[in-house]
Amino acid sequence: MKLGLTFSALFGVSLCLESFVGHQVLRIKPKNEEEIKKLQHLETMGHLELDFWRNPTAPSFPADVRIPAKRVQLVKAFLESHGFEYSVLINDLQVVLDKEKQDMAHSQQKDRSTATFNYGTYHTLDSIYAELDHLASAYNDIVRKLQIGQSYEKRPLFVLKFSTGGRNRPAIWLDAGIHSREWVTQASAMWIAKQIASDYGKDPSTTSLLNKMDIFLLPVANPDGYVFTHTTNRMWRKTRSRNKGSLCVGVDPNRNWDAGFGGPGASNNPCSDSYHGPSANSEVEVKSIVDFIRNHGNIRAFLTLHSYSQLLMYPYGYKCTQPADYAELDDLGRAAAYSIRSIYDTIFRVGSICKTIYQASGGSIDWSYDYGIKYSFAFELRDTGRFGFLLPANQIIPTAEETWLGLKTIMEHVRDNP
Ligand code: BPX
Ligand code: ZN
Repeated sequence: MKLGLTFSALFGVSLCLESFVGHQVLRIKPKNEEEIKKLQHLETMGHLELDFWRNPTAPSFPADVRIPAKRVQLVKAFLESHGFEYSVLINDLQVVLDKEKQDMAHSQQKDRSTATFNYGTYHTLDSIYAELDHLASAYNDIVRKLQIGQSYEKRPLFVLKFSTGGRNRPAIWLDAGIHSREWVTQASAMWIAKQIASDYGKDPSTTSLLNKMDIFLLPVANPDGYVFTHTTNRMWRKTRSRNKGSLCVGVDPNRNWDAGFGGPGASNNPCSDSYHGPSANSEVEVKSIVDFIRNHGNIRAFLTLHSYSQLLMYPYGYKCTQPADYAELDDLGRAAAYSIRSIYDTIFRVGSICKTIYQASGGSIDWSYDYGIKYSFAFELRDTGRFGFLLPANQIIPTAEETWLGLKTIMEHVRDNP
């Protein structure tokens, strides 16, 4: 197992699924700037193999960190001797992963009899891609499937285009799954695709939107990473490109955009989960979106789905100054958060990337905003850390429902402010 794990981590061969037995996820609440500094220092110590699910930023915003079984004692002893306040979010990560796998297998078995896509469970890439074809044929009057490029490992990058006619109408961009482990985002994007298609001609808001604008939806922005989370390592975040001069694989595709590239909040270490890559747009998954947006020429909103933390963010991340459209973006963000809250009382915090989480350079919405797309927002969906990236499948549809309400609030504003 250990050999298979190391081998696959280095060479990307899916020999076996990486085990997370005994891995714990701790929530650490820094009390002051000094403790934040200490945590950030801990993060740079590669040998500890810490995986910060949520980075330490402010005393009000705790850090969540996954610790390999063999380091749990050491890290806890360190935290206690330095007076840190922490709690255990997940006691044994493998238990949660086994449950997730069991849920998937169970619903696959059920679905085989009905031959329909179950929107309330997690799916493999093949199953998602098959459903894209199904949607495009079932709603062929308004839905088309486009390929905007291919991934590093040559998987197609598929976009659904929702359009009711007109040439080169103003359009909205929406992507999900740029970070592969954020599974509720790809799943929510699929539910939203079905919702848009089936609501046209029925729901007045969606109908009036599609009578004026097109929507482009990329449900799996990082297909190589997504496949890897199924076959080998559920916690994989980055692309799967090979790095020159390093045995570590992958680039953080949300640090690879041409916006403050290589600045604060990105790593120049290929082994880091926030490695920015050798140059802006080095990742073909990022370059394909950039080319598509540039060629289209009439994209009015750029929306991207991440998880977790329940945040709705606008630029900037590469710097901590407010964007020129701060007042409008903040008002609109608050209105969207209000819509999100209306259905299940899920609370989203609203603000710029830098002010709500941390400085992060090379992010997609900073690029889109500076490119001239005023309505650029990043959503961080459920939850706030109880399950983190391993959100139980029975929360997929509620998450997608509330997210769609928030998205619609933004899309209606874009429609009404041409
Ligand atoms: C989201 C948009 C723009 C800049 C930063 C973010 C936060 C996002 C990230 O670090 O890229 C956090 C996350 O969704 O990846 C969750 N995580 O830390 O794994
Ligand atoms: Zn993310």
